[in-house]
Amino acid sequence: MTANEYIKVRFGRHMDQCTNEEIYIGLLEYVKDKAKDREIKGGKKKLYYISAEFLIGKLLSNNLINLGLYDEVKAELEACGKSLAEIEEIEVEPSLGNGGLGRLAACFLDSIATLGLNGDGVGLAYHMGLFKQVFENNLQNEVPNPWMSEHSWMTKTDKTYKVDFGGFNVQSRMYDIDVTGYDSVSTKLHLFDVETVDESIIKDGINFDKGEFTKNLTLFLYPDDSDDNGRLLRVYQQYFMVSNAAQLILDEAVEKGSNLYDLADYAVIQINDTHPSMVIPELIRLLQIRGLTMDEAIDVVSKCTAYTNHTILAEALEKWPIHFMMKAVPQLMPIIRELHNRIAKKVSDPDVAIIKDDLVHMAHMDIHYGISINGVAALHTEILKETELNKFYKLYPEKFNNKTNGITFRRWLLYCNPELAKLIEELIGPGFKKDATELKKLEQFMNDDAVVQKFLDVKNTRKTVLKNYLAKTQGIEIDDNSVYDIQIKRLHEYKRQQMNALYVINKYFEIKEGKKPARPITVIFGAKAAPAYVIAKDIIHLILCLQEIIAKDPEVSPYLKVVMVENYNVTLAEKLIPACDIHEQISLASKEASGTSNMKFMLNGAVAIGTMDGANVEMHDFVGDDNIYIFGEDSDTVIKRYADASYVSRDYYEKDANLKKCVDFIVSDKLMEVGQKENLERLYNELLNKDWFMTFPDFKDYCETKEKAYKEFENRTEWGRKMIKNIANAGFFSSDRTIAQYNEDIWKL
Ligand code: 26Y
Repeated sequence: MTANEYIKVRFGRHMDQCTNEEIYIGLLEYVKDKAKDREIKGGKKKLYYISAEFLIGKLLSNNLINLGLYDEVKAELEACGKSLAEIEEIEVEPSLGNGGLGRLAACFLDSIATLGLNGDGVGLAYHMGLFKQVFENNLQNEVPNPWMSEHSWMTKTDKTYKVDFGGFNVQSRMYDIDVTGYDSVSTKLHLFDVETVDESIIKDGINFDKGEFTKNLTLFLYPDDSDDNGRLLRVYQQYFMVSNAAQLILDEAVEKGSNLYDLADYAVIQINDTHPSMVIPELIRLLQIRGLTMDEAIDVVSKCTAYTNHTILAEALEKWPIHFMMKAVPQLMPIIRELHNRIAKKVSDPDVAIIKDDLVHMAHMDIHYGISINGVAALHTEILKETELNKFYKLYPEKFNNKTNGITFRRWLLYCNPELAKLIEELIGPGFKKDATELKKLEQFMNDDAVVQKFLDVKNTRKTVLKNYLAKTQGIEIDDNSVYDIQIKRLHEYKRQQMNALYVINKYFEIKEGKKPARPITVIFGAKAAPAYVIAKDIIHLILCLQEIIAKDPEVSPYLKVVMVENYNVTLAEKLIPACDIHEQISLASKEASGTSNMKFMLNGAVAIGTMDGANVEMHDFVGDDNIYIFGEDSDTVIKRYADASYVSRDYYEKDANLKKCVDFIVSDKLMEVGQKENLERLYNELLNKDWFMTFPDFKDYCETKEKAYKEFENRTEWGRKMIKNIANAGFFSSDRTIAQYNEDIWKL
């Protein structure tokens, strides 16, 4: 049955007689039907990828591509004067994640299904997801972001579980989203919700009563954790997630014939950062209820879980106070104490203890009682082994392994950049769609100027698409003849958007002084700041103020434009990435575990300016010095600087007149005209007195490297070769490769 026939049966009318909403609903149901036909016939062992975030993005086109229906449906729509793009506008993007970790989980699900692996995702059905970002008076504001509706990708199941908390319990319900593999099987993302959630308790932005757990449990993703109530709510959320997961895992294993002693033959659990770590004691608890002794239960569970670390920042390694745990999940504490005591008996070093200073160290539990610990890029894993987790590495060297992140090429090439996909197919055939390493074949065209021109043409097409999109959706005008320089990621000081902003100031002064760039520059930012992260919000404020000042300055605006897109999300990324010329990967070396937008940009023929951090290091290995702009201090230098506490930002400020001028501009009269004194002064003082992420030492090198990149951009053919080199070497960064490695080394499905 074609989509059109399906819609005719569903609405009693031909597609061209239906509203766009009806067509959307029809296509949604049509796709669900088709996905059902492909449901994987499960093997014995199954992977459960538990994650607090799944940043899945819109699903309609993605599913149509993966099911092989895209061209057909597109043609059917066009035949009745409709476009898939306009139908897609009806779909609301669920914002079930913050950034990298959540988007990675979504790419992984796509690859798991594509490789035909028996694996499902398990997470939470947050009603509002992450907040929606709105700008007012050059400041970020947060408003709720509802996405659930009667017609959505979630299908209500009849699975419900009871989840016990200290003093009360709730009943959960499981909702399923089909995960369609590319030309392959389909698997599931299971999202749990509580029936008693009450959206009406939200008032005034994203504020709500954090104490009313039965009403707020799945209302938002990571509510504000600046206070104890918010942090406590996270414990409730996490336990709700893992208790449901654990009950599901045991049910499914038993159904397939497990006697529970052999659980490891039926289930392997990937713990995505420490947010799902309580699954370990919860499984032990449930196994005891089902008749196993503590010894037996611990033994069984120790063979089932594997932990991925996504961050080196110590403050992100979760440690929950015992009194939180006693309040929220008292039933787990005796088990956690037992797990602690067993380790304490064997290893006396308190640094590897599970309980220390009345805090439960979630990662320590994962490491002691799991089969695997992995970092997400080569450098990151080395840093974990050598510094952050060194004591654990010495205890369990065999458990540590690297799995460099990857991205799904279906969404990040075939869907978001069809023009480029088509050109690649013309040149090397369709094989790259299933085997990304085939992209390497593109290198043979690097010296063929006619082909190089085609890549430049595709880029120009995509730059115009972005221009039109921003004009239509955000009311922003950009010049598609300018160079697009883009930094999109969560706002965090270690990612150093503030350094990019200082560069903008530097350029502003240069233009004022008569030194005009060869070509106009458009600097685009996209970033949400955590609602309680004060300095991050100040950085957004600075960028928005710069945007306003520069736009209003007729001397500067023909040459420089700053754009901060509002409410950066997956949908916007899909438009920004194909259009990008230069992408910013400028984190302080050693701080960005991997990065994944770097891979998406590379695949779409953008050239990076970056530090030797995260996966940038591996990208550099592939493309060499000429095809990526590396600058800044390396991770060894940075780690040493922290160790001997030798960094004094003011010294750099005093010594470098140009840097001083740029930093001082933050609190200049010019900025005060459009900005808030309090915010700008706070940011200025932070940089001058702390600059914890060391932007000043890298600033000069950063500016010089950017000048070099802009200069080389003007040699269009040479630049085109750089683009091809990057695309040709992006194959390694396919999440199909990453998932194949997880399976081979850890899951063994
Ligand atoms: C619990 C709370 C403190 C918390 C909330 C969200 C802690 C961490 C996170 C999210 C972390 C995250 O997104 N990490 C990113 O993971 C990506 C995928 O591995 C990496 O590419 C990226 O470098 C890393 O910052």
